[in-house]
Amino acid sequence: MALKSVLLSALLHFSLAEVVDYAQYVNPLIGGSGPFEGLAFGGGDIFVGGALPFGVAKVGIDTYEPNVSFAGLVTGVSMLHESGTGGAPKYGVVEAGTINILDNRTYWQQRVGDDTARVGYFQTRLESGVAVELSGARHAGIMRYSFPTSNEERHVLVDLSHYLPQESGGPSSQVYLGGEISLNGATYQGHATYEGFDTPPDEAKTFRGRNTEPMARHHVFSNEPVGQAVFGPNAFSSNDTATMTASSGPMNDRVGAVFSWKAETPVVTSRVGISFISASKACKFKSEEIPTWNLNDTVDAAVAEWNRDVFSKIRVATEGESANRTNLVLLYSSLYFMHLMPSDRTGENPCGTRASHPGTTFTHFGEQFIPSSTRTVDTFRCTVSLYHLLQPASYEGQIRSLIDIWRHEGYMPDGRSGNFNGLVQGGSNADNVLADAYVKGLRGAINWTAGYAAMRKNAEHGPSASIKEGRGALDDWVGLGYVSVDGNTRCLSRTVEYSLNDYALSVVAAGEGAPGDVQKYLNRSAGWQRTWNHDVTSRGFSGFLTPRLANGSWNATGYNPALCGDCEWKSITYEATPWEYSFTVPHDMQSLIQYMGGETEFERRLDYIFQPNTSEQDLEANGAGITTIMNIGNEPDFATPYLYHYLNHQSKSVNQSRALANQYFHDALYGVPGNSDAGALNSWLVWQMLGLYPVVTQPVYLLASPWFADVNVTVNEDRTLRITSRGGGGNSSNPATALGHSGFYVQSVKVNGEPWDRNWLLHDAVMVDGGTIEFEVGDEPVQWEKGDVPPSPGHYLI
Ligand SMILES: *[C@@H]1O[C@H](CO)[C@@H](O)[C@H](O)[C@H]1NC(C)=O
Ligand SMILES: *[C@@H]1O[C@H](CO)[C@@H](O)[C@H](O)[C@H]1NC(C)=O
Ligand SMILES: *[C@@H]1O[C@H](CO)[C@@H](O)[C@H](O)[C@H]1NC(C)=O
Ligand SMILES: *[C@@H]1O[C@H](CO)[C@@H](O)[C@H](O)[C@H]1NC(C)=O
Ligand SMILES: *[C@@H]1O[C@H](CO)[C@@H](O)[C@H](O)[C@H]1NC(C)=O
Ligand SMILES: *[C@@H]1O[C@H](CO)[C@@H](O)[C@H](O)[C@H]1NC(C)=O
Ligand SMILES: *[C@@H]1O[C@H](CO)[C@@H](O)[C@H](O)[C@H]1NC(C)=O
Ligand SMILES: *[C@@H]1O[C@H](CO)[C@@H](O)[C@H](O)[C@H]1NC(C)=O
Ligand SMILES: *[C@@H]1O[C@H](CO)[C@@H](O)[C@H](O)[C@H]1NC(C)=O
Ligand SMILES: *[C@@H]1O[C@H](CO)[C@@H](O)[C@H](O)[C@H]1NC(C)=O
Ligand SMILES: *[C@@H]1O[C@H](CO)[C@@H](O)[C@H](O)[C@H]1NC(C)=O
Ligand SMILES: CC(=O)N[C@H]1CO[C@H](CO)[C@@H](O)[C@@H]1O
Repeated sequence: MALKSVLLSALLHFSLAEVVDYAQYVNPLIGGSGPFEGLAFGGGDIFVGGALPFGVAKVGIDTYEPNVSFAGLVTGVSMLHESGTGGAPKYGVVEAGTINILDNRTYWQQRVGDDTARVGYFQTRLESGVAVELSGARHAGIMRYSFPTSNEERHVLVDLSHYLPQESGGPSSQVYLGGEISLNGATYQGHATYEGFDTPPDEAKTFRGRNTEPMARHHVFSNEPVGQAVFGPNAFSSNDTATMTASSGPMNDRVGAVFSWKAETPVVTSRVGISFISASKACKFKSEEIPTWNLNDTVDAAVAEWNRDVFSKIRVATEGESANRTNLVLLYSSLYFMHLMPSDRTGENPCGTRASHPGTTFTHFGEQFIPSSTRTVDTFRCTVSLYHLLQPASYEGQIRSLIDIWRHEGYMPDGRSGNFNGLVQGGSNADNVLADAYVKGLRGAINWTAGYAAMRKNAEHGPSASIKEGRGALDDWVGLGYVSVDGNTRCLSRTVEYSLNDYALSVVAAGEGAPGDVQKYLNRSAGWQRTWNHDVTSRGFSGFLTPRLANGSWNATGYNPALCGDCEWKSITYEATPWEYSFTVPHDMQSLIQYMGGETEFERRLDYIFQPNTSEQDLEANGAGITTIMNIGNEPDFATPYLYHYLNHQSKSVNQSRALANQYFHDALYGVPGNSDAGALNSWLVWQMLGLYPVVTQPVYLLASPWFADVNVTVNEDRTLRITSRGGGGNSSNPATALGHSGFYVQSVKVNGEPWDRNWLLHDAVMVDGGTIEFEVGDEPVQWEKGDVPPSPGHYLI
């Protein structure tokens, strides 16, 4: 009897937890705009549209920004997008509008009125009067076009040659390389796209025409003015199926189709499947994933999946005195954004058809898992560690995919997009991801022998000067133990990142039967010390990462650690100043504190980096309004506000990190202080709200102060970590006050019911079998922690 009732209440509890619709708190537009009104640049660059967690299809509108900065004209609806990466646009397949098809811009449309966005749903209205609604499934999308009654004719243009042009051109911009489309009444199929309409059109024609470009940049094969497209016969009045196909041919002609309806058809709904393998697979996805023509069904299915697989993994009270709607929106929206990427393309891997590995199928997360294509080292710092807790099965697949890519293509990716590795900004940070998973015990079906071999490839066999994959400055790194300023670009940021990468190798080597490598890579992980100059001063502080020549001499001529010039590929540091990078040695904080002159000096320097009006580097739109040297919109700085932990001054970490969250994260269009970077920025906020922060490549979490009185987190598939926060003193029944109030300073902590005297804990304590962390909080900062400071497991002094 007893057992039965326990089971029953467990079931009851589980189903109760499941029915909460957390999706209602998601604002998919957070990060949709930059710091200046109407300016997208410098904002989250997030994807807005219909998508599932880690889904392949991200169905949304494409826009063209006339001067890169401003929310632009709608150029179409397409199926594949990335989220938050900045940089050049990618993809764009299916499109709707009205004609001259080849004179690229004639059908581009201004949006009018406010867009509506919810989980699984997006709606916008075009100046032509057409309303577009859309939703997405895993490999398919559904779009509903409502035409104004005044229109005599309604057209939908399907343009296989549509893609997203980049104004400035450059190596990462897209080029259309041809395609083929064939019609069969109300359905059509193109290369890897498949669509059908609910109402058969009155007319359906293919078109073909010269390869014109939206940007008039290249691929213009003659100087003639843009001609007209040549149309095929109407698929409804011709029986000649051979002419229902248009294909690009050797000149990469543009191809597509135009579908037309008479005035009696005010609403046209279309379903599209996509596959990287075959049109028949795309068709199957379309029929299985979107079985009905009712767009709401797809929306409802998306909402259910997001609630089940993502939002219900972190449960907080949505009603009652402690519930704060703003905080609910910030929490669930952040979870949403960090699950838009990577795309799980398992079974959809066209690389299997490449000559290098014909016929192979492998686990494949297609897009951008580790650092995104445009920001330094994004997701390795604190995003993947949340996947580890919340999505262990998927995360195991992501790790296997990294290793599979090494096996089949030679290197693990640092950034990956369009099924290709690319754009390494600093280190080979897949090493950090693997080490982080390894030290926390992730095993499953991961072949760690292969994993370590993939890491060793990065550490020992770099393609010289490459930014595609691996480490591009191994010549210096292996030979000198640092990256020299005369030998390679980005010498300082690469040196600190390679240091952590090699620490990552040392921890995996320790468990994977390579004991000889442990000491070797530990030694290499201290490389940052070789490029640390104790005599360089800035703002009254001594000792900074400093450019060093290959012959061992320093070159501090004109060197200012608070500046990084363009902070780009050719600079001494990538997208953060040496001041900021000088704090990024998580594996050996003990040596770093010593290098900075001891605890008092280290604390003074930390205090300084948060002072307003100290930044010298012009951050432009990518950090507008940020006047501190520390920039929370930038990944290298993510851990910096928590470094007071290493002085047992946890209260200062809590105060600084909260102040940053409070100042820069909002339920607003400009709601994140920079590109979301595939969810990296959003995951930083999730950790902040949980009152924890992970130390990358270590099984260690720093204890901060949660924003909610009671949080249940599902970890390790089906275990529960419960985090509570209670006001201290005589007020102990009150829940902790929310952000903005003063009562967030930790007074004491219990872990699994036992008093806790350290400001950190190990993964095994609460993340494997679940457990409890109880915070007691109050108005006054106190030094409650008396135990050891967080570890420096890579401690090694040269
Ligand atoms: C971009 O457009 C905005 C708004 O029309 C304008 O203020 C700005 O000067 C333009 N920038 C360039 C580089 O043309
Ligand atoms: C197409 O074929 C059908 C059935 O064979 C026939 O009824 C129709 O007249 C044909 N249409 C044309 C345009 O040839
Ligand atoms: C779809 O859902 C919306 C919002 O819940 C509702 O207004 C509309 O009537 C629904 N449409 C259909 C066809 O069910
Ligand atoms: C967390 O779980 C505990 C134990 O099942 C339950 O009593 C509590 O109400 C839950 N809190 C929330 C916010 O779900
Ligand atoms: C809810 O939290 C926000 C900050 O996230 C704060 O500004 C606001 O005052 C809180 N609201 C209430 C009613 O406590
Ligand atoms: C694991 O990977 C290694 C290295 O590629 C390989 O030799 C070994 O056969 C793999 N083990 C399994 C079980 O697949
Ligand atoms: C550490 O690395 C340096 C530079 O590569 C090398 O000279 C030294 O011998 C190494 N020491 C150990 C103990 O491996
Ligand atoms: C290294 O090269 C620089 C520039 O050529 C020179 O000034 C310096 O003396 C050299 N240092 C050593 C140790 O040879
Ligand atoms: C030292 O740095 C300055 C400033 O970047 C540069 O002009 C100079 O050529 C460098 N000297 C050497 C020896 O590389
Ligand atoms: C920072 O500079 C701005 C503009 O000069 C000034 O208004 C503000 O008071 C300064 N803040 C601090 C803390 O010095
Ligand atoms: C808390 O942080 C704010 C913002 O950085 C700072 O102004 C304040 O002095 C800090 N308070 C304490 C007690 O550290
Ligand atoms: C390549 C091409 O035809 N580009 C055209 C796109 O549209 C603009 C504006 O109509 C034209 O100026 C370009 O020539």
